[in-house]
Amino acid sequence: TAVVKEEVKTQDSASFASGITMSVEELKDRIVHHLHTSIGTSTQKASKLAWWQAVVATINEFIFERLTQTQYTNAQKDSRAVHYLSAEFLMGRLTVNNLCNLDLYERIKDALAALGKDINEICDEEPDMALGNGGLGRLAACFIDSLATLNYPSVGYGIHYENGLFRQEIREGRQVERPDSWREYGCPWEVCRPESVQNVPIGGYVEEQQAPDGAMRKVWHPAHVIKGVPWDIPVVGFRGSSITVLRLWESRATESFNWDVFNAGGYVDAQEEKASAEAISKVLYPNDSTEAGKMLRLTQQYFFCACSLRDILRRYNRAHHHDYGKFAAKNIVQLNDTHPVVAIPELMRLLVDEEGVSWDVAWSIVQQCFAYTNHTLLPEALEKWPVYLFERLLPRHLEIIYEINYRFLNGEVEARWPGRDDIKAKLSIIEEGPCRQIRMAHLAVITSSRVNGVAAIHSKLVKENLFPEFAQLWPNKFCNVTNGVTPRRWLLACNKGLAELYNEVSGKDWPLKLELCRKMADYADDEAFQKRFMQVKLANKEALATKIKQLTSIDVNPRSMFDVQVKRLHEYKRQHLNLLYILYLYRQLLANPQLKIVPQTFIFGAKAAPAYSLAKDIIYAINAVGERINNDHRIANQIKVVFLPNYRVSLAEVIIPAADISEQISTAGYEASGTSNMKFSMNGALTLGTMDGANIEIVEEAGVENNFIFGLSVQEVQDLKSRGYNSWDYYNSNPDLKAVLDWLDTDYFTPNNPGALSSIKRSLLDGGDPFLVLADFASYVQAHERAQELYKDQKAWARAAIINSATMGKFSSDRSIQDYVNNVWNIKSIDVITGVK
Ligand code: RUG
Repeated sequence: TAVVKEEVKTQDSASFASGITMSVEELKDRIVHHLHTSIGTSTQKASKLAWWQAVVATINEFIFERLTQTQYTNAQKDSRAVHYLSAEFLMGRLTVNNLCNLDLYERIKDALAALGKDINEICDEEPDMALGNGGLGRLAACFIDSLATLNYPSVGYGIHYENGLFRQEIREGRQVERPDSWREYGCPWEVCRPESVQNVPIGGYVEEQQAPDGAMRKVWHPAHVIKGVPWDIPVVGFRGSSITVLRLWESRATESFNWDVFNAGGYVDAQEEKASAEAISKVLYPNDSTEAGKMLRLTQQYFFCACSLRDILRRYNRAHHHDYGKFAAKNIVQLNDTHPVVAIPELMRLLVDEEGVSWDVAWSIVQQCFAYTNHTLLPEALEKWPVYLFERLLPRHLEIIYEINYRFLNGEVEARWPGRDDIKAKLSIIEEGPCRQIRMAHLAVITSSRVNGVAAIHSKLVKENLFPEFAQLWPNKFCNVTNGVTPRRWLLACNKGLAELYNEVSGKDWPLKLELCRKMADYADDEAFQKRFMQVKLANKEALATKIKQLTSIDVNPRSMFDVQVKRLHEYKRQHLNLLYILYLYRQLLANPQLKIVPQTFIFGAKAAPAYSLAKDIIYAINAVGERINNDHRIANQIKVVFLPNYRVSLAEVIIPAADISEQISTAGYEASGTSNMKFSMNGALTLGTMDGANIEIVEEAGVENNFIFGLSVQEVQDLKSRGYNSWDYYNSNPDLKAVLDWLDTDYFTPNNPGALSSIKRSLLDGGDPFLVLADFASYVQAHERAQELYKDQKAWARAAIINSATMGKFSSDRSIQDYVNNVWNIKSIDVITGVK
């Protein structure tokens, strides 16, 4: 049968959308060829890892050819390019995604089958590239996919962390962090580019010197020079037409420095120097939404920004020979959060100090080149750096920041609010106090041509609550770009059953034009179609049940309602609200043995920042409660609680297609956007959530009646807080709530260890419940009751699920990128094959 299939496909080759016409037989030969010549093994001896490497080498044949074409065409066109600077790119695995985008998945699957190999097993060998914490890093990865797909000249710049986000193990219910060495055995996707190495100065002091023309110049004498080695990861657009490069910088010691020390007899010192240079790109900081003011982190940020800007200047100067007149017309730099904001004074420094551009011209260039995306309103996540750190690490940058600040406060601010020192203090880049700090967000807003939030409500709050005076000064600077996710990874590649339904209903272009999916809503009332849709869901749930069994030994019923909350653990995301509901339900079942409810499986996945002890306690509580419930025969398996360890992109690809309910339950006003909410809805889950972030826009598209919305709105949260919120009132007036909170103080879930879960209760009562968990509890219970009611009517459920999936066109990251292009970047797409714009 393999041969017959192969013949059919060969005949059909002209229709391959990616233009790659190789037959299954030819691909099979290429894989074996690479197994022999690239990996150095044979079909008899090869491990699964070797087979995977051979598959990647095969795919790379096509990718590198297209990469060269893309780079050549873009250089010829020399049109404006976007440089996406991000400290995080959470790429996950690339094989299946690249195969789908190149339209090679089925053929490679058949080629491997003909070689006696299962594609799933082979692709499972790939380690995740976990170079990000969560939403922010994954967004960057989706954006790179869309940039490539839409043929925009672009480069992603980031850090080549040796260790990605820690691997999470669960031991006796508690999180244990293990290192993630994702490239222990090499990463076959990346290419080192020694010809583009950069040297980055750091530390030292600044002197004023007289130049030969008599003018005074600032000269920075750095203490060290770090080498930045670029690793390129080609990112394949859908149908493979163009390739965007993700360039990640690895830090190394410069040879010259080592040799000096070494020659002076300091072998050990030389090794130390090497170790401290390499430490810069050694680990990703494992904090999501909160930052630690650490020297190493600032060094990381500066290191990758400095390397990236030098790379951009080098490319520009190849064509424009140090004439900076067109620099802004050719380059835009998008700052993904405050992490890369130090790029602003670095570009000023490079232009003024090293290229001899005047301050005014340089400032005008810099203002046109940068744009800033804000991803959070949480005050602890708006980065501030102590002035003394800058003095030590970046003394010249500090001077430049002072100069920018001086001109801003005495220029625009003084003109608008004469004599108002209070407003100057509020808007200043420098926060005065016992430890003077640099407000990176202010530097970003003052400089950037555009500032955007990531969902409509969030952008409104950025403008009105976070930066109101800046918005008064420059009302047109602020805009919104609602986040999006790539439908290639989050539907086509991860949910092949649903993708097939879309192919039938909407034709094969939907991964490029997600709005085509809306056609499926026409079938929402068609019972035969509903059945097929629910069969796809059931198959995905069965696959997840198998995974759950494999990872946790817990048996779950695929016909139970799968209620899923997967995201970083944070109090504002309120995993503990979910836990309180589970306790409430369990209590109902114990109190009333006849009670028959819709069987439910609660599935969690979450990593906690290693120093965030309450978050870790919540993980422990979920596991402890799960252990008790899952083994309690009195409730006859009506509820199960699963905590899946080591939540990451590749696990999300199995979990999301299998969800019935998507838990998006942040306190209104705290989740800037969320992106898993979009992935879940696309895959036919119903949202049980608050009116926060992009949830608002999701229900605008899918209909509030097809989801379960609960809780206080942003305005109500603000009002309640300003009235004075007292969580004890809710505890004292709701006996069910009181009972579940008190339960946490007993040893019911932690035998012989009463109080092991008390920290959660304490944070909600004595701690003041900053995220209003108790205020939203009753309404959350009701939302769950509505969900159960609807689930009992499988046809009605199927209808709502179909409508959710069909109406997510807006949330393709292609739309987000197009919004950036129209409102922020002003770049043009380039047809790589023909070179026609
Ligand atoms: O918390 C936000 C999410 O709401 C958002 O969807 C995502 C992408 O925009 O960014 C997350 N985020 C914010 N991650 N880190 C921060 C603050 O540094």
